[in-house]
Amino acid sequence: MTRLREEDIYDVGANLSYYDRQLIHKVGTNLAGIAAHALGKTPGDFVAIHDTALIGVIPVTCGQGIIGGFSTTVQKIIEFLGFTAFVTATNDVSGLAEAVKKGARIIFLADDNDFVAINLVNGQVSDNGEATGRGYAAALDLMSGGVQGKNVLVIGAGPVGAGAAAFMTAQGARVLVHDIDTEKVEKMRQVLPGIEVAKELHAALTECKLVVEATPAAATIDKKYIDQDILISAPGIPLGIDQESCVLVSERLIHDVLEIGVATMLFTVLSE
Ligand code: 2YH
Repeated sequence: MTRLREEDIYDVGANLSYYDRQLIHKVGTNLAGIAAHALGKTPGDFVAIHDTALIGVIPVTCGQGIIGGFSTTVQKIIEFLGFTAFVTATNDVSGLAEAVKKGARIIFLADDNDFVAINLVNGQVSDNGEATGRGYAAALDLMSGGVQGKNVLVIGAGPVGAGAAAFMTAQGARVLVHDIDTEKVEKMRQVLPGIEVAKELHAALTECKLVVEATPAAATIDKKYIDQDILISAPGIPLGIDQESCVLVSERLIHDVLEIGVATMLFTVLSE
């Protein structure tokens, strides 16, 4: 699981409006639209609760400790979506108590293994991995004009890949999943029997022009597959294509470090 570095996130907050416009250009809707689509909803479904859902972000010191700017970046993404959020002045258990005392209805917190949003009122919990996969799959669905009946390749059978595969299967796509660890794909198939195991990545990339790259590895997609038809939704950090490919596919590439995942987590815990 990739741990974000301070330099990965330092400019996310300041660039949210720019990123939102890029998403509209590529996908046809913005961050809120993508996150809402991941839940089968529209951004309008969440507007009425903008003022009532106070959100607390709690820095967590255990393990490798606090990532400079992580909590404030999560706060800024939530505020960009129109909600009220604060970062607690204290950390860990004190931070949790502080968030509840200040009236938080939803909390966000992350350690080295998990990043979750919890709705303290309705008990909903959203995992960043699953939500990120679903959000990126929703973006690819919108960018492609709908995945129903189309071939989709999901590279990476971790929690992010599983979230993406589940969304794509529900949308009626033919979903192929590849992972260097084939046992992980077999395990995913027990939960999602509709998916197909793609043993050979190169054969799968020849067959599929809609790709979710959900691995923590760099350059998983060889440049020879980057043609004018390929659409890539890439939650994986680092990005799974090289810089040259990145330039070639930039108009048909979705990639960020936190934005789609956090937005989808928020809308997930706000959905009944
Ligand atoms: O980045 C991470 C983990 N790799 C989990 C990601 C799950 N997809 N955790 C963030 C740690 C944040 C830190 N504890 C803080 O600043 O509070």
